[in-house]
Amino acid sequence: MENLTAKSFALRQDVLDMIYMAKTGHIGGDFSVMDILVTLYYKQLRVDPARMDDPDRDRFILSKGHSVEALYAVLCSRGFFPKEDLKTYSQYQSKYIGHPNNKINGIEMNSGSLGHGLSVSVGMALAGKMDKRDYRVYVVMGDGELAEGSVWEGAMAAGHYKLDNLCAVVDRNRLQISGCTEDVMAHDSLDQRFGSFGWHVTHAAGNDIEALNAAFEEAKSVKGKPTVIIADTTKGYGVSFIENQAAWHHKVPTEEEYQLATKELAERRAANE
Ligand SMILES: Cc1ncc(C[n+]2csc(CCOP(=O)(O)OP(=O)(O)O)c2C)c(N)n1
Ligand SMILES: [Mg+2]
Repeated sequence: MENLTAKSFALRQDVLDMIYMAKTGHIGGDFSVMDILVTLYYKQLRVDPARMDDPDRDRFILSKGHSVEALYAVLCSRGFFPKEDLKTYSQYQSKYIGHPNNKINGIEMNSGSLGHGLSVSVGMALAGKMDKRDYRVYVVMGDGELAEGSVWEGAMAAGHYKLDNLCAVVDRNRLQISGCTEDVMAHDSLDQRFGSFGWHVTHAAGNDIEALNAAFEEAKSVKGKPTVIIADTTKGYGVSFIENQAAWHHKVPTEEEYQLATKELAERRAANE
């Protein structure tokens, strides 16, 4: 677990490099969701980069698709594609564009238009039940994303079909593009909302790999209902001046900020090695 924490800081550096080079990206949400992705790809998901056509593979959907840089960094580190590919991020004619697309090995669904991942994951989970396969389906949503009405149609269907092979994670960093979620669209009754649609609701410290892993284990033990993990994260986690600032949703670092962030990430990484 210690080494995975160090790894997640190293992967944040890959994200920083991508965004600094391409001069575009969503650093706040990337740093927020990184520990969730590392826990999934290093501890939970049964996926083999060489066998993404395996009908029994677990499915993962990054519904908050703007955090694709974090997904690219994690997929690359797990061997889904070579490291040189990261250098092409957001360059002309590269398939590594600013939102997930399923031409890339490891990516199941095109996302980025918020509010669709949960409904698609419900379809995948339902198909798994109908085909009597034991794969699990994981979907990560942003908390701002929960303002989309389609999320709640998906939540209703998941509860109705008792999809215990489905686990949703809410990256609960309390910020969205333009400010605090509680000002834009309040979500403090999330437990009751998901609960009323027949979900098992649990909470985890969302930048703590051990806590996240325990929550995923809990989800696997729940029968007859889907699970949602409300992951309490910090947007921009890992770099002090990026943390908790709505402006860093998609701000690009200056050279000075890039150097400072690189130094902080190296320190955080070393402290966990
Ligand atoms: C349907 C749709 N509306 C608007 C946007 C523009 N947009 C991109 S990110 C974002 C904010 C998302 O906030 P949140 O889900 O909390 O993500 P995070 O804080 O994890 O970055 C918005 C509104 C979009 N991608 N899709
Ligand atoms: Mg958010």
